[in-house]
Amino acid sequence: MTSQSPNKYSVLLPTYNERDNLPIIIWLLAKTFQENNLNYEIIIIDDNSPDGTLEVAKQLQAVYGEEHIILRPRSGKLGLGTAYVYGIENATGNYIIIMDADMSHHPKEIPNFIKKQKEGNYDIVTGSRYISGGGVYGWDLRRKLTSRGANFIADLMLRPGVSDLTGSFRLYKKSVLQQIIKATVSKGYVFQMEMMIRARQFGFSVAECPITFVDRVYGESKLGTNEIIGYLKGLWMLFTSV
Ligand SMILES: Nc1nc2c(ncn2[C@@H]2O[C@H](COP(=O)(O)OP(=O)(O)OP(=O)(O)O)[C@@H](O)[C@H]2O)c(=O)[nH]1
Ligand SMILES: [Mg+2]
Repeated sequence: MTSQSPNKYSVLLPTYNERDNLPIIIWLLAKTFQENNLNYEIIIIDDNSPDGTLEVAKQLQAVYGEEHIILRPRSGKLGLGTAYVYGIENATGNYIIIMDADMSHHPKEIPNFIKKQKEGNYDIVTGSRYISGGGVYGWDLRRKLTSRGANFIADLMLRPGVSDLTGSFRLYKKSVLQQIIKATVSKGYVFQMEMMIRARQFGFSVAECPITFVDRVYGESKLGTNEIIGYLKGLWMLFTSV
């Protein structure tokens, strides 16, 4: 007999046009949690994706069960920030894992996050592409330079003490995430970074875990000049206000 820990992990999976990625990510998540004998639920927050992601999610729910796959669809594309808030409201776990549904974040890293969290009873464990053991695959030079540049400028201006600020693959204690997200005002790419800045402000402990990030498997990327300008504006706002 194996005994299960009282901890429960709620994965928040916001989706917008991820019908091709969703079956693989759900399969890998379920496999990872089962193999490691962990309590889990996956909350899919789909914003009425035109590609019919929700229909796929419903089929997956039928396969994996309603206790493991929770559907919390919304009527339109309302953005990632509010998707997380909505997800937290619906989460029953005491730990929350935030990740992208496009296979850029691999579920196999989750047991490492959990192990790390337990080592120091950390409030947050954040996946980092920019510490030893981490990396990025499938990005062209422009995208790599943008990401590096974004982190470099943020580090210079805000000294957060975390090496990968714009990544979004993280494990949080639920109460900690609730407090941080309440205080976070940014939208767009700067949002993930502000969460880390707020965490430091509140004095939460943050550990880093190396991750390898691969470019999305299916679907289109949206990083353009507007996102970069939005990021720089948001950074300036934080720099002058925090
Ligand atoms: N519910 C919801 N999910 C979203 C929204 N925007 C993006 N997502 C999802 O959030 C995750 C991260 O978004 P991505 O589009 O992968 O953003 P990114 O990784 O910065 O950019 P690319 O992967 O290069 O396109 C993915 O799972 C998306 O499907 C939204 O407005 N609402
Ligand atoms: Mg992505």
